[in-house]
Amino acid sequence: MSSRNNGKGRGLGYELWLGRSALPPDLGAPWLPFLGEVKVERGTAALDSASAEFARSLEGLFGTGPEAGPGSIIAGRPAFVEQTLGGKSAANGTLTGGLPPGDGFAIRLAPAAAGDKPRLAVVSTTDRGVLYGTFALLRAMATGMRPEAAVSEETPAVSFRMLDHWDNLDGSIERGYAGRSLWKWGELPVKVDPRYADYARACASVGINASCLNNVNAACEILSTEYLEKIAVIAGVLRAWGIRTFLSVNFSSPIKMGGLNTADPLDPAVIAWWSAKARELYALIPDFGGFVVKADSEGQPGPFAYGRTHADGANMLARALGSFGGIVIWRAFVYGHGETDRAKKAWANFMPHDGEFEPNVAVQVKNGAIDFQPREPVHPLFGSMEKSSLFMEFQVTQEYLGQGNHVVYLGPMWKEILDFDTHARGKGSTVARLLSAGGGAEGLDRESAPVAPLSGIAGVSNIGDDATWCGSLFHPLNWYAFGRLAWDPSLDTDAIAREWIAQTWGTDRGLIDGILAVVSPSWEACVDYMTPLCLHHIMREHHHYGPDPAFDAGEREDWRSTYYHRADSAGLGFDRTRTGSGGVDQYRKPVADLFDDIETCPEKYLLWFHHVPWDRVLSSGMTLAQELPARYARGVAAAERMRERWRALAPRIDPARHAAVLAKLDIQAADAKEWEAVCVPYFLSFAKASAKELS
Ligand code: GCW
Repeated sequence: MSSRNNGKGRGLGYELWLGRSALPPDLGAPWLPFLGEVKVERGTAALDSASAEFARSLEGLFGTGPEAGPGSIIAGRPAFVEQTLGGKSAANGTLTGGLPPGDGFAIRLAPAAAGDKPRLAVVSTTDRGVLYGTFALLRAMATGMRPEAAVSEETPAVSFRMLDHWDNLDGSIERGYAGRSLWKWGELPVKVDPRYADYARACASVGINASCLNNVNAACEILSTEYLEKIAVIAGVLRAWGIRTFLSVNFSSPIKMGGLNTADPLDPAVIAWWSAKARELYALIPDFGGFVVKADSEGQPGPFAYGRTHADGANMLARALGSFGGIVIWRAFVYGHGETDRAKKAWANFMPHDGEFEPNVAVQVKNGAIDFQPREPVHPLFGSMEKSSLFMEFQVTQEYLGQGNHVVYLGPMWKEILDFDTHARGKGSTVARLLSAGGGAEGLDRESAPVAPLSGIAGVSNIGDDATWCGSLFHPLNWYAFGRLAWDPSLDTDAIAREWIAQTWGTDRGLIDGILAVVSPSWEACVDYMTPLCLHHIMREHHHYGPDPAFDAGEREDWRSTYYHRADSAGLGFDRTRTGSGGVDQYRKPVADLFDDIETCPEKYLLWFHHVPWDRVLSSGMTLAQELPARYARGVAAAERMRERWRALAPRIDPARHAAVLAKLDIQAADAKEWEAVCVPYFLSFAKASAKELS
């Protein structure tokens, strides 16, 4: 029976995927020859963390089991590795030569020569790289790989791999479903919750290197000296794990905190206020990452009030931070009243300013043009903006996907977006390639620039202070997968899930296959039982949990379900074709043509781009009126199958953890049924009206 992650007194699930309980002897044996001595470079905070991580994890994985062999593991930067091996001999050179750039690392085996002791080296030119290599090696052990298979060279795909916390200063979390905020502002800076380090360690284990601590709907007080002193303490803890701290800031801070009568980005007093704030910040936190800004979006203040543009606003802040090495992450999540098509708004707002942003500004764009729906086609700004750095914003917290209750593995959803070919520079211009090249399409013209200086992928965190960290024992899978994909978007999502399962639940093959069969189909299941064929935003108002396709009131037209699905007797779906809103033309050709033509539009995006007649025959041979209920039924069946599969795993999983997950899967199956029960009759009433009109 799986005994990993039993909480060790901190509550079920607290250890996340880092429980590191004893490996079964057959999986541990191939590593023993290397465990005679473990030599890890020390002297920087990140190196000390790597060293501590080896000690802690090796003890967990191998305990006081059979005796270790004569060989060694060496981890450090090249000079340390060479020195430890006694000079740069030919053999040693193969361990330290030709290393990946930056925070990349290599895991290498010394060539076996007669009489040599086996040696494994983790080498990087940076201390953070050594830390990432350490985690990669320990992951290889913990997932039951053999040493030869752990040999690798890795370079992160983007420079900023970031979690955005939507945590408010009162401890609540916007769209958080896992308890209260991690950050205990009332206790800081005096009391330092050990959770901060545990959080940072988990982030570092999957390569996350940036964390924005507070909600993008930002309170001005975050920049008060009182708070900055608290933040400096958190930043110190995160730094030891290679993580830079960011803050969300309120554009009106100079008024609300500084007592000025304007926040106009071109006003000298405003510029001076932000510059002074930056100086204060960097005196306290020398490696401070920068600001995340939500401006002129959903009521947040911004440059528009002063007749200025997004570029004016972002650039003013960027200049304040630039000399200290900070960056500005300016969000593109904007829309407004009286829109004919909300999905077109961000593109319309930002495209005119392409090329106007300072080099230390990144425009952060959500994966889709509406808002973190169960499925959306990629945001049209990816591939369209040429001269600006673009960061991706994913949502790890499941605002629209069953929140803390539904088991939905988001890896496949992110992968669909990362693999999408924008054709910005011809075939093969995938979103993942764009992001690595700095986001703007011009980056693709540069010869092999693997990691542009300003390249990033952010995820809105699903982390809170509950025992499991994320609301259930399964929700941490999305934190894990987010980090792994941000590091390497080419990873296979089932392989990522397998890693997580092996480290969280146990290395037994049958167990891994069994749990994979629960999580692997979960996203498509969710799409089917909530928003099949790319229906979108038909959730209940404001809290976004559960179905409400009939919602047709409320203060904003673009918060109404009927605005999005457009059901009528003629058909279903939002017409974004050239004869509709024209949204398709925000994509490049041939993507725009592909989406525009109902014959070639991928069915998975059908109702996003087309108002489809009820009697149109789809690829299944069924009409839309038949297909829609079939999809809902398929989603319900899939949710029920997930639960059955989990039930069948009972003999292999400890009762407490099994029951905790089963309780979530019960809710999910019941919710799936509710979606079907509400949506099918609602939509079919329009199809019936259409049939009546025809007869
Ligand atoms: O997803 C929506 C949420 C808001 C959120 C906003 C945003 C932080 O419903 O809660 O606000 O998007 O991304 O700014």
